[in-house]
Amino acid sequence: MIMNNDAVLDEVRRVLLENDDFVITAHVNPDSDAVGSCLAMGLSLKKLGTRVNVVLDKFHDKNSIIPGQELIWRDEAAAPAVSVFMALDCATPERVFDPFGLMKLAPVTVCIDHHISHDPFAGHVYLDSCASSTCELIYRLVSPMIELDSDIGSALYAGLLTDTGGFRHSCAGPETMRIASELIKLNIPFTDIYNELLERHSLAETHVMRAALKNLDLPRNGRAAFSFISSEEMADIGAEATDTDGISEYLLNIRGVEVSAFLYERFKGEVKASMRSLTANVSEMAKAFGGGGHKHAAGCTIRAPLTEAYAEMSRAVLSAIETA
Ligand SMILES: [Mn+2]
Repeated sequence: MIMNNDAVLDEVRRVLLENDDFVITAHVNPDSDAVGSCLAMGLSLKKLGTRVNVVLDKFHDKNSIIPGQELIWRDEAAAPAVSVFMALDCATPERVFDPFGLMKLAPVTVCIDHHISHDPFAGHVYLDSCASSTCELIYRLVSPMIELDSDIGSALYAGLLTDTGGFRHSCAGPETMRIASELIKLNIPFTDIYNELLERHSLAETHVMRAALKNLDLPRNGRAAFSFISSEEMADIGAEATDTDGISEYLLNIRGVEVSAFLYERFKGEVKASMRSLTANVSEMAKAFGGGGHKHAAGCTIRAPLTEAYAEMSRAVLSAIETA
């Protein structure tokens, strides 16, 4: 059953109350909404007296500010027990981080997501593509069930804050602000969370940015911004995938730019592309390359040499500008 109505919420609440041994996960390369929603969900289930483990792919260090990290499963050799498998913030089954293959084993599967490109794959699906973040949906789900505390509040705030770009994007409506206000009442360290998740950057990130700006191209009189970083440049800097976060946003913020794309070569023949736009639908663009995301923020993986991937991506972006 796929809906974003109260009946589905109640159905998922029953799953939370009637089961034990939950495994919660999110998409590969999890962002702060993914980490925040998993840990908030985990901490909420703990409050309900349930056994719960959170299985997460490697994430950016900054997310260590999000409470509930003790729930993260650290054993890479053995899988946790599972009765309910929850995939949060995942648009497709391919995006689910599931190193132990638990989604197939679990008697009950639940998916909670807000991606417009969502392709339903779980037994219980709560989907609202109008919601700011998966954390907003977790708030809707658990706030009538348990007494929220500052740890759960901080974890939820992390997703609300980052998926809205610091409460700027159009997905941050009055309801998002109301929830943020409720969370702030829990005495969460909102200044620290903002600084750590949105402002602070590492030295490696700074070097990656320098390389990205060196490779910057601004075609169509600066209406588009493209850049890339090669695997050699990444290795020289000693940077990791997560150090490239935020570059496509930075490029979109150049005055006059309507669409940006940043490509980084993970290894020879595989390029990760991240697109941002003011108006054009980059989710459609990403889908054409087998990826997905949101209307104004999307990504995909292109299996091609960097120069070829760059040419294909810039062609797609420029034609989107033409038709916008
Ligand atoms: Mn999200």
